[in-house]
Amino acid sequence: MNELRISVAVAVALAAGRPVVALESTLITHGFAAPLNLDAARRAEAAVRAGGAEPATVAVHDGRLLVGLTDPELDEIARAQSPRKASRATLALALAEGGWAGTTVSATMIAAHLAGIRVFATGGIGGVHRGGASTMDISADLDELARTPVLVVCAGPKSMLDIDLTLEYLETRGVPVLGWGTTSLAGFYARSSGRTLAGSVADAAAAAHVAQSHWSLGLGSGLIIAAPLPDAAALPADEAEAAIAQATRDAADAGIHGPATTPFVLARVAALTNGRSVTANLALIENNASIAAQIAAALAE
Ligand code: PSU
Ligand code: MN
Repeated sequence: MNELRISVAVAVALAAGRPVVALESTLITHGFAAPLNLDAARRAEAAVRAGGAEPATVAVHDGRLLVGLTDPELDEIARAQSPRKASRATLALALAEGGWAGTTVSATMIAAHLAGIRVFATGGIGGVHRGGASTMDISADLDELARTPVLVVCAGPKSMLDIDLTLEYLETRGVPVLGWGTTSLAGFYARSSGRTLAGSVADAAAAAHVAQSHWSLGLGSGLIIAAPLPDAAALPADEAEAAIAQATRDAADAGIHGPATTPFVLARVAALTNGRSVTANLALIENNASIAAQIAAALAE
């Protein structure tokens, strides 16, 4: 792919067979408001490094698909005015248009796979939105997980989604969803969503083993490792749920739909919880990045 630009640090790590973890950038461009977005990006990178792996934040800039950003580039994307949000459907458009674009989970998985990176950490994946059975608002992240062999560490589907429909969809499309140290599915802002998963992995070695086995079957799909957020960062389930329900109604009232939905709801939930959802989100991204680094290291052995 002509437009692919792997940073020197990431290229050196990959060539040496050292562990590398991909990180997305939609959370920088659309997930957090400045200046917290830069803090989130740096904390994710620092957590990957602390776990002994090289971070590869993915983004689009002026016609190039960047895998690995320098710190000045992180600063630049964090300040970018009206950056695009690039998913599988809009990645080529974002490359053609110039400027900065944040890559969603789907676009980041595509870039990671092109670069030869097998592990990716994010906060929450997209999924089937509430009301999705009639609106058909189903994130491209789910189909990407079904077709691209990258392991994604996340905190379970974002709580603004229909969690049961999201799990059904992932099962239909053959994507393993494994809990990190628990078969209870993480609830994004809460430690548990109340749903039980088919299985779990006890540690990084176990996660690497299942991933190798999944990929050696030639199934071609990704896997999800769902990690509960740290105890201290969790929000009371009823408070989180009330804020999400309100934010979802507000989005409908404001006529928000399509790719604008997720950023709108995240911002409303942040306001309604006096920023506590943002604190939780930062903590879980850091936690996921740290787990992903351990899994990447186990895969590199
Ligand atoms: N979850 C968050 N913050 C985010 C996202 C998810 O807590 O910023 C982003 C991810 O990049 C994910 C995208 O891939 O939202 C999904 O968007 P959509 O629902 O439009 O597919
Ligand atoms: Mn959508």
